[in-house]
Amino acid sequence: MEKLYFGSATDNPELTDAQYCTLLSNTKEFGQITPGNSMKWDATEGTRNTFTFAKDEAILALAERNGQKVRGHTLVWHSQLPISNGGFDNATLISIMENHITEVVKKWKGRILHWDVLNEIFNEDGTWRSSVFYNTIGEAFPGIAFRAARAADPSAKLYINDYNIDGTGAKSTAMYNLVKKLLAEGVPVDGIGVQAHLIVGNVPSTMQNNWARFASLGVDIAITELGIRMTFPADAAGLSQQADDYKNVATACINVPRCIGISRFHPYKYSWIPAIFPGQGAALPWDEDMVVKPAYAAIAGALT
Ligand code: 9MR
Repeated sequence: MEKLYFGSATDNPELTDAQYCTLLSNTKEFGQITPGNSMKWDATEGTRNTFTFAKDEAILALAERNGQKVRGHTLVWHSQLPISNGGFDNATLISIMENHITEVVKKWKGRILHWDVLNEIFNEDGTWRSSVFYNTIGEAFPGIAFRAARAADPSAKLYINDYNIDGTGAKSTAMYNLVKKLLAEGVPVDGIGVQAHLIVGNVPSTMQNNWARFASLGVDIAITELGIRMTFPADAAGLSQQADDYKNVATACINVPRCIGISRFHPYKYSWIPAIFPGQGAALPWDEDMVVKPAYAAIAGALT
């Protein structure tokens, strides 16, 4: 199957940085953009049933001007969620969730390649993550969410996205089993998003097999938030290992026909990593001055 893009996330505050925008807009580097925050619930429906779309419009406009595809991220997530405290009965929360999905997806109908309908719904051991959606609606919430998204934009491919489902393991198996069950019920799931927040020297050797296992369900695979972080300072050995690691990720995607594209997350200068994992970062093929690192040639070599 054809590969559709190598892409990047971005966020509105970064768009004032001209040097960065030039790189982001270079379609020889990036064929796709993911808004890192501006399509999330807190950005689009900060107050119940009041929708704001200016930030996402700015990113969509940039991508469309450049001729880049857009992944919509994300509709139903436990985080950045103003209604996370709950207090709703089942029917009320279903209608809040359906209304959110319908309004946001309808707004950008025809302009979004993929939607991450669900994000991060599993614990590491493969059990359901506690969230207002699971705790109130139970195991029915994924099917309801996918059906609402399909109805709002039949042309967008619909994804379930998570981290630590890169290689095999309990969480990957939970993803496999849920998607299998949803498909058997006729729920419109088109793809599994593998975030791929990886660590230098610790990239799972089972990635390719795991993605092939997902693909055997009849869905696409997208690598959605790729970064391979290391402990600062980034030394020559780390950079060389990182190049090998990136090559392995790109090769695994090439070798799995239904792996349709790779997106990386924000560049180091704007990365979320040092805030969450102090002392770590340097996760991308460009350094903070946007100079290519050894990983860049390794990825290019694997993809061509
Ligand atoms: O990149 C996003 C960062 O700017 C936000 O502060 C953070 C807050 O939750 O979310 C980041 O993106 C996350 C993504 O939406 C889902 N996967 C994990 C990413 C890193 O936390």
